[in-house]
Amino acid sequence: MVSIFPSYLAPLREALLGRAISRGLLELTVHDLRAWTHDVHQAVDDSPYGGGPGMVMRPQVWGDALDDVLAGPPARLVVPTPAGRPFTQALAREFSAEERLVFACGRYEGIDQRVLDDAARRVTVDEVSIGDYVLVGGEVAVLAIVEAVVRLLPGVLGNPRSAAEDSFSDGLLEGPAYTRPEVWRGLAVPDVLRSGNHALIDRWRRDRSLERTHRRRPDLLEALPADALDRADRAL
Ligand code: 6GU
Repeated sequence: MVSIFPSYLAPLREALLGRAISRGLLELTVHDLRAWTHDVHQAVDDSPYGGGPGMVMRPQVWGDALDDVLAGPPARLVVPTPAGRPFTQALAREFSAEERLVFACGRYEGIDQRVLDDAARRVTVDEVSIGDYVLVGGEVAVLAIVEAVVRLLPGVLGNPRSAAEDSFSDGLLEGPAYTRPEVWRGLAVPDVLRSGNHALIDRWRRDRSLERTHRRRPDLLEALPADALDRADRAL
């Protein structure tokens, strides 16, 4: 990844990701964009053509940085921006199958578009957004994207079913989860989960999942393929 705030990306070496790195499941290099600046002020931005507020990141600096970083093994270029297409679990799966990803973190009003147009002559460029709100820069988005991608790599999660069965893998939200004790502050765990009847438990979980998705994310239900719901689902 390339950023003017490399230390913002330090959390990538913590917890699950840190463990994946030390186990050799992935490699991660953070570059300081200012290493490619040309002037004593190490300027990375300039005012926008056409006027308007904010600053745009200059093409020369980014061009040289990406020439160097994209050299070597084939890579896909990911550019976090609120103007990107939505980053989804499906895209996380796609990214997790790539040999190498390069992240270009913009700040200010964005990177001169020609940097991405030029890079697209050589590699696949994805401008992606992590949601409908505006962050100050791409770094926090990169943390989210990398975490979503790395947990899908073989061997990273202790139990591969965690990735196979989590929210979105079937297009629905996960329902509620419970652990011991059976009653806590007067609130009981639903009886069915202690019944030992796994057909009944699966049905109950599926129903809670459908119910929650209907309430919180009706757009996800609309987007399901026609054959995704069976008769029991539709009866709910
Ligand atoms: Cl990917 N970047 C920035 N800067 N802001 C965002 C975003 C990305 N996604 C939502 N807001």
